[in-house]
Amino acid sequence: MMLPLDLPLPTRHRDDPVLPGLRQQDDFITADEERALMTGIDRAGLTPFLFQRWTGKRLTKSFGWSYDFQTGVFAPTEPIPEWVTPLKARAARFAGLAPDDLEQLLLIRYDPGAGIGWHRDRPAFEHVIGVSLGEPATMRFRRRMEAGFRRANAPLLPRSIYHLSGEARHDWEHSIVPMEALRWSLTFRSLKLWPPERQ
Ligand SMILES: O=C(O)CCC(=O)C(=O)O
Repeated sequence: MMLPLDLPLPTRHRDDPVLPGLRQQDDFITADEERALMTGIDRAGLTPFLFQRWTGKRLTKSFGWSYDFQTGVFAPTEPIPEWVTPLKARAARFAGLAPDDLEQLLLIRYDPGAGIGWHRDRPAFEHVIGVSLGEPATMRFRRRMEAGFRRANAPLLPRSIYHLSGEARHDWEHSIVPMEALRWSLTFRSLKLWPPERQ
């Protein structure tokens, strides 16, 4: 299944970045494309996120490369599916990268009550580019300072895209507040380390 994602890129950028290294654009995909992507994610065989003995409320599936939070092993996994190829190309263009740079894809479905806790992405990855579908969400950012945290919030509207690099990617943690309705996301990542090591 290929999605009709080869339309010209819309031009509405958010002028005022919430943080250095965070770029966002609304209306990156159309409502029809959003629906087709939601269906693709729902059919992709997502499973509950496992972290040691804890089972998260969100469902996930990795392609290209996966990091196993149970064993700490970072390893190749099944290739990024073809139905995501056009979106991957546009996401890469948004981030100023080549499509082949985006070697990892993580699909997430957040059912009501699911969010994601404070974290920085694994050091094996460099650029992080996310497309949001469904319920609007807030991505929270925090950075430890000598006295407490600096904090910032970025709205993630459905059909928007964000790119985390530089300071926002490496110096700030992020999290997503649990939502009351369904949200889906596709996050593409480039690899930082080669050959990838146990992270
Ligand atoms: O759902 C999203 O847009 C963010 C996911 C995220 O923070 C992550 O996978 O590390």
